[in-house]
Amino acid sequence: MALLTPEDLKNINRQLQEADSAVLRVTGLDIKGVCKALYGTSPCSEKVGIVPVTSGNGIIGNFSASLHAITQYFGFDSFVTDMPDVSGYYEAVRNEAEIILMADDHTFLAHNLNNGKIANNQPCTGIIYAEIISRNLKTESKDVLVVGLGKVGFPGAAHFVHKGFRVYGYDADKALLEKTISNLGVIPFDPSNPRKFSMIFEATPCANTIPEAIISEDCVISTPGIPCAISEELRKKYNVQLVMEPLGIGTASMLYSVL
Ligand code: NAD
Ligand code: 2YH
Repeated sequence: MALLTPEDLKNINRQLQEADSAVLRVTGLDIKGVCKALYGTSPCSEKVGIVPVTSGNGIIGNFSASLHAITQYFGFDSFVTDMPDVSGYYEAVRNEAEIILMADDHTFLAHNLNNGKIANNQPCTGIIYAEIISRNLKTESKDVLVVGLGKVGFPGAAHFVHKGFRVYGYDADKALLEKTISNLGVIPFDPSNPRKFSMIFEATPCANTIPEAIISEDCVISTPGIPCAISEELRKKYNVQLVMEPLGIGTASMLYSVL
């Protein structure tokens, strides 16, 4: 299980603005526009209570502050509770939070107390990063490669299948790859027999998972995976359009999904 670090979340506003520009270049919509198109919802300054959680590995520096910045960026009226854990939850509800955001080491959730809807960060992240690439204006191709078929990658792959893409999948874990082939009908990708893709979705916790042999010129790579899946050198060489951001795009997807 990969945990965020304070370093990943440095300058979150700048990271979010850069990601928004990249999403706009790839899709013609900004992140808000993609979320609205995906879920058919828009925020109306809902009050979001962000509750720090100390269990397991404890508080991650910059995590709650980043959620505060992200929620404000997307038009929510948010606050971070003074107290963590159960006391923080109580404080959030007493201060009239309509949506609760909180995360332990395994689950990051958004819970709308008005309508009962609840969202988990991993599938919401997979779905929004897949939606972004599915809206790629640059190619008519319906072929997409998904690298990493875990808790983020599998829902992403399922979203592509649902949208009618021809989905190729690869995971270092053979059992997981087999499960995805039989459950979703994805086509297994063999890295020892590579071909080029113009759209790649990556969701692994490893660096350099996208080798040169599979990248076509102007390729769009949509990757929530941390660290980055592609080297700076390859990115420049193939003029790769990279959509990558550590927390905000997935959080926006969660929030829009519970409105
Ligand atoms: P996971 O452990 O459930 O899945 C990761 C998968 O990647 C595993 O199935 C693993 O076998 C596979 N993998 C590892 N190395 C590989 C390689 N070299 N080639 C192919 N497959 C490989 O993890 P997850 O919850 O799906 O998260 C994936 C990544 O996304 C993590 O880095 C996580 O921190 C990140 N994440 C980012 C955001 C965001 O908002 N940017 C949100 C959630 C998760
Ligand atoms: O980063 C995480 C886990 N990987 C779960 C999220 C799924 N992508 N959790 C954040 C923990 C935050 C901490 N408890 C805090 O500061 O409140």
